Amino acid sequence: MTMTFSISAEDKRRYREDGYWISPKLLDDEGINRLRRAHDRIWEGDFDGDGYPLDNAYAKGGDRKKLRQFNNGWWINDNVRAVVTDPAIGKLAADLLETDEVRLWHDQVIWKPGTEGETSAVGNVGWHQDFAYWQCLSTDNVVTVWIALQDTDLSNGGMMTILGSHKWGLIKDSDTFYETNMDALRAKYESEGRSWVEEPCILKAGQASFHHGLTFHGSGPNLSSEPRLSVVAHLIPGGTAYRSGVQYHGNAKFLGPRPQDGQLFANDYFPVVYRRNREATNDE
Ligand SMILES: O=C(O)CCC(=O)C(=O)O
Repeated sequence: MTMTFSISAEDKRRYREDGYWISPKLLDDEGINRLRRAHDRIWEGDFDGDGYPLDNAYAKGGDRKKLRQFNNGWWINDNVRAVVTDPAIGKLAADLLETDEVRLWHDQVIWKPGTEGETSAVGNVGWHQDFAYWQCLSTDNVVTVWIALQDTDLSNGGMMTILGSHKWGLIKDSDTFYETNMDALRAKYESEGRSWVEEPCILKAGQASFHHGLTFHGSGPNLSSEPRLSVVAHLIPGGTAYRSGVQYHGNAKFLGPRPQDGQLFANDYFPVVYRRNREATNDE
């Protein structure tokens, strides 16, 4: 079950200033366990529904020593679907984005191996900006919700954000999720007088971090003996449209075979997660 909370003016201010916000615990223990079981089932190739994963990059079982990541778990697992389309989470995002509607752009299911104390870069997620992958969107006012399925800090490879880095704008070639040399990436992005302040996202199981699409983030090794599990929802405001001619993204094909510049990402592939009912409530 997802617990409901509201965003305060101070939360909004922090998100605007820092480029990220840490939520209270959104999932109860039963909800966390459901998603942990969902991970097990997904990696065993046990899917809900009659379909297939988004792409074949998903490998059944996977390598237990490497980062496992794939997009659109909601297509093949009901519990992932429930959480990444949860209106309570959507409302928090809508408030942070200052919009009346939020849709799912895509999700991620991420499993980071534990190295049992060995310092190894295999599970690292390189410093990057999410929007560097999403330049076909008409706005960078987008948010990523990273939901922890265990207590998470730097000892088990928790995420870090770079304070205020969303104010730098889009930095060239910052689509570096899969690069594992954190120091080399830092050297690349820190230049030109940008102040590089690493903020660990310390989360209890069931808490989430919400980061802006331009906020630099990444994560280091999981030194524990247990894998680090998370489910991630990438959310966009209603009215987000296709911006052609800038960058390829696989989601453009879900607009049809001949997508048009300005066409809205507003069909079943991009479900509404939250829509504000302005008449029924004094919701703001
Ligand atoms: O799981 C991580 O460490 C990073 C995930 C990420 O880059 C994201 O959620 O946008």
